Amino acid sequence: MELLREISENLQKGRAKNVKELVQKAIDEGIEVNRILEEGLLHGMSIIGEKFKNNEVYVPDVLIAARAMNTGTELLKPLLVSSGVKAKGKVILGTVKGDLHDIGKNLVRMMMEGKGLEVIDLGVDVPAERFIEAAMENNADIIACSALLTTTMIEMETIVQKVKESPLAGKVKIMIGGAPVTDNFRATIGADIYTPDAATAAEAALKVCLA
Ligand code: B1M
Repeated sequence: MELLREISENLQKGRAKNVKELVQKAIDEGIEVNRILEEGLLHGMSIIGEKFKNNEVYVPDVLIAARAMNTGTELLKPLLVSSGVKAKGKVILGTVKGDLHDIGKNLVRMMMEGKGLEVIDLGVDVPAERFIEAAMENNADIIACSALLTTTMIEMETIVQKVKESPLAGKVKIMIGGAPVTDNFRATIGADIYTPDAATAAEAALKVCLA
């Protein structure tokens, strides 16, 4: 669809103002929120990701595109998040230590909130101890960790180990995700749940909380 293609192209060029206007237009035209996200914003971001890998664009270009992406997702947030509903469970969410990528994590938060879960977002570069402290303080059901780098995903193993050694052992489920993470990796480190994207992460989290 033309409008979604325009969103993707403007995102790739980092034109945050245009992205905001076009996303608003798509909402006003009644285009399904998931399509605006997937075929507009995420489509543009995946092209930037490919170009970044091939050295066709550089960190500043990616940052500008990421800012445009955030402008768009902020507009979609109220449509993804239901309000006034009693939380069905509590999730501690963060990007692991050493890792500053937060776009996927923020989507996970929005989707989980959209399912009526309370999400305590610890941000990026979160050490294992902080996940555990927050889970204990808030009596959380789930610790959800995101990692985008092969060099930081190993931090998830530390989190699993430290949870096992803590009073949370057996009480909290550990969910992991992010581009380099796989279900094989989950099994290797002994985490409870892996999901490939934000929507399935929210579904899996809700299932845990309702169990
Ligand atoms: Co970074 N970066 N980056 N980067 N960056 C990647 C990840 C990379 C794959 C690019 C590439 O080379 N092709 C590469 C990693 C290579 C590797 O480890 N194998 C890379 C690199 C190398 C780096 C730096 C080291 C670059 C440098 O400085 N030389 C550096 C590291 C900084 C650090 O973290 N310490 C760096 C920096 C950056 C920016 C700051 C410029 C920026 C981040 C901005 C921000 O997040 N605020 C950035 C970006 C934007 C990317 C790419 C282009 C896009 C990532 C993204 O936001 N995708 C990325 C290339 C790519 O992925 N194609 C890349 C969109 C987002 C919606 O997807 O986060 O995967 P994603 O989330 C998905 C799923 O993974 C899943 O749900 C989402 C979809 O629904 N998901 C979960 C995520 N978390 C989940 C948790 C769950 C479940 C599902 O449960 C808990």
